[in-house]
Amino acid sequence: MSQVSPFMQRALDAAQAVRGYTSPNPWVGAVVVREGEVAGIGATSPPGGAHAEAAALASAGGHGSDLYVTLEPCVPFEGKRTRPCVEAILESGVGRVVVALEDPDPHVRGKGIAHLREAGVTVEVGDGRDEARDLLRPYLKHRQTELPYVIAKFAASLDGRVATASGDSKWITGEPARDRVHEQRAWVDAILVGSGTVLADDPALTARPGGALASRQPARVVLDARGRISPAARIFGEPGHTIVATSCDARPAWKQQIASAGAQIIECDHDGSGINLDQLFATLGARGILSIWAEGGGTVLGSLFEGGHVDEVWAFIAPVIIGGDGLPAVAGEGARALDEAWRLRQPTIEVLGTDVLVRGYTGAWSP
Ligand code: AOF
Ligand code: ZN
Repeated sequence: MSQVSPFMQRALDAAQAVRGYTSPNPWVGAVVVREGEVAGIGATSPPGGAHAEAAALASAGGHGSDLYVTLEPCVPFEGKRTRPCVEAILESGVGRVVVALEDPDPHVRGKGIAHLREAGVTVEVGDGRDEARDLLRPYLKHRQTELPYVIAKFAASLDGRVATASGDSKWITGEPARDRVHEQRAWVDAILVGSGTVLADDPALTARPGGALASRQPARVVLDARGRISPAARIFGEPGHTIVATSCDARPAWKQQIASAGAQIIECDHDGSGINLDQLFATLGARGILSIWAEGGGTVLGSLFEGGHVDEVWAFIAPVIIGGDGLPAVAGEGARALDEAWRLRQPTIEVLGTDVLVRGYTGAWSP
């Protein structure tokens, strides 16, 4: 990790507090410092609202101040919804700007820093770079590849099963682990599951951190190539959008019923037994979906791993053994040799009650 000054840490904390809520814009934090004291803090508002720098300067003014910001300030470009931050900064009289990370958005990409320097403002880059990068992984991947950032989640027994052979899965992990899942659901843009999960569990797939329905709900994306789920499934009645990804294998009458239930349909090509995921993710990325929290089941996670789509893994492991024909967390062909297996990069381990959470990064993309 990079060096982080205490002021940049405050800016990172402000950004973390609005993570996901600004999507498809990045979640950014800014701190105005005058005479060594914090004079104002701002974070990005939801799309169309104030950027972090503008919010921090509005509360503090800028004259004779330093501004700490977790992402390069933006510049004018066509289609922009808010006033460029470089203008707000120059007008405010801030003399020094400390930036954690360059903005990879093709509209900005270095222009913000250059613009401020040309106007005589001192700009330092790199304080808290690694932390800002980690926090913005979904945004960075999306702006670099136009694809969403995919997090694969499963809750498994010690022997890697997510349900008994008869499909019983409630509950493998305990309350603290399940609450962590709801915290994650609350900031991502979409939750992804297969039709098998909807048929087996009829889940709500809403974000309920601390037991209360979150004010912002992620979209629910169901993969259903053959048109198996019922238009009466719970997901269609919950707050937030539901998207059903399907193919020409599903009956037109079923598609109509699903659309009447309020869902958006994305038609994809086939890929073996399922949906062409490259196509689906390109479509979701084009719709401004930055992050996907993939909850399974095993067939879906298998396809995601095998297609190279998974960027991050959250594996909750409970002290229980299911054995026998219990359903695997990740199905599909699997790795033939260990050097083909998906080994996590930078793995971390956390204890949650009597469960453990193993996290890490996979896939070809890294920031
Ligand atoms: C910043 N500070 O807090 C954020 C930035 O349509 P607009 O006006 O909201 O601009 C969106 C772009 O601004 C977005 O694609 C990204 O490049 C940048 N986001 N920039 O200076 C912020 N959220
Ligand atoms: Zn801006």
